[in-house]
Amino acid sequence: MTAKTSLVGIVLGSRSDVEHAKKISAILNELDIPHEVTVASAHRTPGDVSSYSLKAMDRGIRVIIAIAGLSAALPGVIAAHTILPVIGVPVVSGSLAGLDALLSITQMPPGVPVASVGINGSRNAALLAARMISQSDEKTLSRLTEWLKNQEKKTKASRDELEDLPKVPADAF
Ligand code: RP5
Repeated sequence: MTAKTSLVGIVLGSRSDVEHAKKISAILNELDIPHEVTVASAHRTPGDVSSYSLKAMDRGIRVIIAIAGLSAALPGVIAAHTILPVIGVPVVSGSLAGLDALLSITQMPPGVPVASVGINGSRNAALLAARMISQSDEKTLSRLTEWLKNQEKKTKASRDELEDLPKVPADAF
């Protein structure tokens, strides 16, 4: 059996970031989007970051998600080596609790754009990648549409789980 070509590449700055990758992988699996995960650090293994980024598009990758904490240069360095869209996920690590990573990811010099989700926003990174892929892939578009309908249904159902609090009547919406 041949493995499907990965459409999303997920790069972790460290093995310490693996829990975030698992959350992303779970959503991409739900949407049946082939993906791959690796560890490559902008500071500890810069050569690997560079070579992975340079080869990614020709290997079929369509979006790269880069997860990093502290001085999170990873998404920007990847974006410097590829024309693919890069989504950064700043994660909580160390004494500045992710603010350092958020600023490192978003404060890119003009000409080298990187999208960022919020701190620890791995689920949104997966969904943003899915939205990008859905623009050129009908199956992903229909799966993502279903996923969003399901989310809406669950959110509405949660109104019935407000214990004894006074509720807004249904006809208020
Ligand atoms: C960053 O530093 C990594 O992305 C991780 O979030 C953080 C800590 O890494 P380790 O020292 O635990 O490998 O580069």
